[in-house]
Amino acid sequence: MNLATSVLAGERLALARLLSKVENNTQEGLATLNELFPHTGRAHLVGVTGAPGTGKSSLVNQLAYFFRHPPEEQTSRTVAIIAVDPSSPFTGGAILGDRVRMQDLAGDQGVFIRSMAARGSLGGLASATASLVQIFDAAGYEIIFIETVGAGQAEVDIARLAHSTIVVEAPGLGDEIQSIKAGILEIADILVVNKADRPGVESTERALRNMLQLGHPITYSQKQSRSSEKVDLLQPQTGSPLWIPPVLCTVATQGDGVSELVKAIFDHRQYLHDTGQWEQKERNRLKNELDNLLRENLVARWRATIQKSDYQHVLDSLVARRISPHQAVVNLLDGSSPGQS
Ligand SMILES: Nc1nc2c(ncn2[C@@H]2O[C@H](COP(=O)(O)OP(=O)(O)OP(=O)(O)O)[C@@H](O)[C@H]2O)c(=O)[nH]1
Ligand SMILES: [Mg+2]
Repeated sequence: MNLATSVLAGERLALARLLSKVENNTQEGLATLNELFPHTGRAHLVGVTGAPGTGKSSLVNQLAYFFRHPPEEQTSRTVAIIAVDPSSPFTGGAILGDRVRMQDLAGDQGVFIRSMAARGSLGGLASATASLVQIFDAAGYEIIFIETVGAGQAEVDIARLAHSTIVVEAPGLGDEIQSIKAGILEIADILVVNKADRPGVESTERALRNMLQLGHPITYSQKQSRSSEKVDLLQPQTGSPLWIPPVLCTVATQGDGVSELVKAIFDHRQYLHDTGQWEQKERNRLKNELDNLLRENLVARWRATIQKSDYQHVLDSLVARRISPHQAVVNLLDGSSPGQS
């Protein structure tokens, strides 16, 4: 049996082998990815992001446990977890902490956990993550969590991979909510105030709701004034119902609020399907990946064609301010020497 067939058959050892091959950019890994791609597109991708130490891993662990052991009327689902660069310099020792908590899930064949180092892979972190997602998707994992730390561009790019994005806050991170400033609100489908057992939950919750209200001023006041009725708020542009990110409180260490969070995840998926946004997201996601890879490959291909010394020469001219950055690009792409353009 070849590697792709074994992965499709759900063999965990084959899956682990493939993950390493792909992370190391091997030819076999790439070829297997190509073979698996037609089998992808079924999983629900859930991004979990937020400042260091807010409890993302603890929460994902609880969510995974819930999906594996749901209340009787629900079916259990298989779960893959990708932790992108989990060893945050701020909290340190996070991997060990994660491992300890992950014991709840150890030995469960329906769960696969993978940490991903941020080391340079072709196409950058987002495209490396996309490859891992494809493997889990093809292998039949129904829910794939992607945990990222912080709210930088890399996290936003990775969040774009997900169908549903959960942003995790915790009380006491300062009066200002850090991640909001970085525009994280735009990517949040569900907001969570974790560590709700700590003081300051209400003010964090209130701050988040206020931020949301700024983002959706009209829709929010409508919703609040008619809170007893079920109102369908419509998007001005498309006329389809609007999704207003719920703000939920959890205590990840105890599992409090996890069933509500699961419900919000399912609701969001239903919303995406009902409004046709699932297909739209799939298209955007693949367009993003295509464009990323195209950019990387074009640059790599071009770099292979030019002399290092020519590049240095242009850079020197740029630093000496004989040419502008735009002129430098023209020089490099056209192969003319500095000063000619
Ligand atoms: N009191 C309290 N502590 C919590 C809660 N959730 C997580 N913690 C603790 O907070 C610490 C950080 O939790 P993690 O789950 O590792 O947080 P994280 O966001 O994944 O951390 P990084 O990946 O390093 O950014 C751990 O010591 C947890 O036990 C909670 O709801 N209440
Ligand atoms: Mg973590």
